[in-house]
Amino acid sequence: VEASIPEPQREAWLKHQVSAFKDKDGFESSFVRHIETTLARSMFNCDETAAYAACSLAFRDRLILEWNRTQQRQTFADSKRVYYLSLEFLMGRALDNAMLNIGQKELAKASEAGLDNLGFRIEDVIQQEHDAALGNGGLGRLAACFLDSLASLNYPAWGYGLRYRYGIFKQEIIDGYQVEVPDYWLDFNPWEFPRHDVTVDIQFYGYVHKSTDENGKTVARWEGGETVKAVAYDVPIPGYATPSTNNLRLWSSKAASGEFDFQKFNSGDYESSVADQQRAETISAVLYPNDNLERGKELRLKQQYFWVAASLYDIVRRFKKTRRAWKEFPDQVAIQLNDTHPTLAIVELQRILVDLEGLEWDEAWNIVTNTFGYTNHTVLPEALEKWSVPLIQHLLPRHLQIVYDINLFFLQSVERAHPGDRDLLARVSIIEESQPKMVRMAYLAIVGSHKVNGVAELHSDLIKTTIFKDFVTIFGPDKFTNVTNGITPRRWLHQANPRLSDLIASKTGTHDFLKDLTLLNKIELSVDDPAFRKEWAAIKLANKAKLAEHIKNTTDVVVDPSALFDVQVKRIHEYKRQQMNIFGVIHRYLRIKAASPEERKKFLPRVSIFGGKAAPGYWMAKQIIHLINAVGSVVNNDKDVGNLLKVVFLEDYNVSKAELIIPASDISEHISTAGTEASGTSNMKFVLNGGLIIGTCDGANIEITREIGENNIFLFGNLSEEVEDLRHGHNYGLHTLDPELVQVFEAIEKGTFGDSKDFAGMITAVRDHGDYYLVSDDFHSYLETHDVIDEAYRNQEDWITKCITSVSRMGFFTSDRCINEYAEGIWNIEPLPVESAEPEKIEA
Ligand code: CJB
Repeated sequence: VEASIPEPQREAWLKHQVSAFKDKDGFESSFVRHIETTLARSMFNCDETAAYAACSLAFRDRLILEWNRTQQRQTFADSKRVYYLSLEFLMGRALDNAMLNIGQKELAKASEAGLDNLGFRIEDVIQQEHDAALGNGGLGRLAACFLDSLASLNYPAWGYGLRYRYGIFKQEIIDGYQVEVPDYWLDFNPWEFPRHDVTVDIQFYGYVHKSTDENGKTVARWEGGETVKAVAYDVPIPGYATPSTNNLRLWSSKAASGEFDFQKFNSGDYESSVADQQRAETISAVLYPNDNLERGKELRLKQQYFWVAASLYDIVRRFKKTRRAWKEFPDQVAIQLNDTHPTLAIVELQRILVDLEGLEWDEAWNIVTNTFGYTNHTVLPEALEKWSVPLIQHLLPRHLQIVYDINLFFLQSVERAHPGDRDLLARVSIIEESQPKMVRMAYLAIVGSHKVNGVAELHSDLIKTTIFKDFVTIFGPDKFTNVTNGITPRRWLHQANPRLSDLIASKTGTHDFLKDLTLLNKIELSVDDPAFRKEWAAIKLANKAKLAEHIKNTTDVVVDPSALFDVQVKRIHEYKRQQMNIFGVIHRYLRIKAASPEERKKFLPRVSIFGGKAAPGYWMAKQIIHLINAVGSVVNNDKDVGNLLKVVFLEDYNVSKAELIIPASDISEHISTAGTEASGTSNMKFVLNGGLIIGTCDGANIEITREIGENNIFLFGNLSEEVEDLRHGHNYGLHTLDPELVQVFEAIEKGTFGDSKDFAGMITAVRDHGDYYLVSDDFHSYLETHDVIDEAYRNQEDWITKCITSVSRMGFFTSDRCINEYAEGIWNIEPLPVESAEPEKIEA
């Protein structure tokens, strides 16, 4: 409050109110001003990078004005906010999205005006931006889509995350192998605002001092140890067609003592003072590159506590300014835990309330459990977080005591409700009695939250009947709920596929479907309109040609845009079964080779496109990448094959590449072993862009089928109910390998694709080690379904009908629908619209 300008001086301020550019002339003027002042360049020294920078700064000015208004409005209204805590935000590029959401892209791109008039093509300028890649895959991208929807729907919401200096590594393919290169993305980032005045001191290590206060109550104090400073960086998140601009606050770590320790410096120990500085900065230095895998590293736990403690301090500070009673905290604050990574927030809030604010345990716990919601994203055992008790004891001694107390009170309540059931107590204990003892983070998250949700119907059912079954018995079924994932149509339709978006708008009358995706259903009426169908097909072909160009430029492989493009792009993981895909490709290759020249004419030309990163330590995943590349180099150069089959692996799959690849797909692969892919979200993106999918009955594939109709999707394979029995059978030697898969293995082992030793692990996993992911069990059905796809694709008229019909029925999968479900069912928050500073704004 002291920082605000006194009444008499405000008039001068109001006279100089800053406003953003309003027309083409204003945009050009802002652009040139940024080139010449902010960037210290000129018309004689302005390349595309500078043009990107100036264009971004011009749009950023607008954004930040809206951001200020939104934040003022939210503070003034004092209504409930939601805080989305996620270790990953896979944002991708910001400029194009900002132009579209603000609704002023037209100003920048109009011919003879804007960038064009200044000598640049908007497409090239957009390409200059480095992706913000602070995430691994689906979980991080979901967080980014949610931020877009929260702002677009005017919900008062903040994201909290870490400002990694290095995002997910850049992938290079060298001689067919993945090589990881650091992703230093912060050289020039106009989309963040450092807040050097917003800092929090975060404590680690030390000990707990217990004493008795004047009322005889025991008080615990966490003392000693070391301190690291968290510095806030704010990223404005624009809503679509609304001035609401929310905040993503990312924390960066710094040594608490400032530049370096002067004590040490003056005593001649310069090196170690700099080393302390570097050690502190290490906390937010790098994103852990694992997807669906936890490795229990101390630095990762440090990251988690650092981020959680800084965020909670910030949230609590904001709440305390309202001078409300503590019991009102859950009426003002909802915190969503994106997976178990932020689970320590539960313990930290309890510590703040009990140790620092002096609340009674039960009162505090009531506030805590009413504040948090927990989203589970996986049932894979290797991905469920557990932290060793000695590690937590060392790093966060007071938190470990609180975890033990939470567990004690929880187990006492279980014992009261289920007397004498010792097995149940052991099963649900937050502490696993192993050597060393482990804290089961998912259990802690369930016990400390009022709602737990899965991310697709099947997944939400599975968590209730398998990994969290006992907790349904204890808390009742209502604590568990489903919110099927979604995607933002702004980025994944309008931005990635502008021509398709405009074609749809020509039939629905407006671009309103970008705000209410169910309006897509109107295009079903045009499914027989010849002009519409023709343009539809032309757009797909143009998108494929653009991808073919990229393939040529990056891999030297020439592909025919009229071939069927078969795409699998996602993290490389055994459960996602890229190995099954490449085995299928090999099988097709063998069939082509065995065919006579006459028979060969009957094959439908195909391009198999792969992309995705393997965790650097995931040996099998890297072997899969190597096999794909090895198959590509043989097949693509085989004269017998020609255009009938091409195999490409696209390097460094990321959000901006996804925007290029997804609109160019005919068929995409979502072929996880049933019951393993919690939801999947790229399946939704592909269908929304007029591609069909082949998939197992897993995750959101099931709901996509329900929405678009089973004639419009190619399902195959065993069901999740069958998986357990099949695995059981394998372990008892009842496993006879699929004969077509045997042929594939023989070809690999003969050295068809180079030294077979390089691929032995992938074969033994299936043949000798129990085929955990059921590749052999599903292989025949997979091949058969691909033959069905070939036939379906030959009938282009039917194919286009399927595509149009599917798109028209995809309304359910907008992340706007998810966010409304979370808001109503979990967070209990309402939208808070902001009036625009610029009422005359233009729609995209
Ligand atoms: N997911 O991306 C990750 N990383 C994990 O560690 C665990 C799960 C994915 O989350 C997505 C968003 O909910 C899901 O669509 C996807 O199935 C799941 O694997």
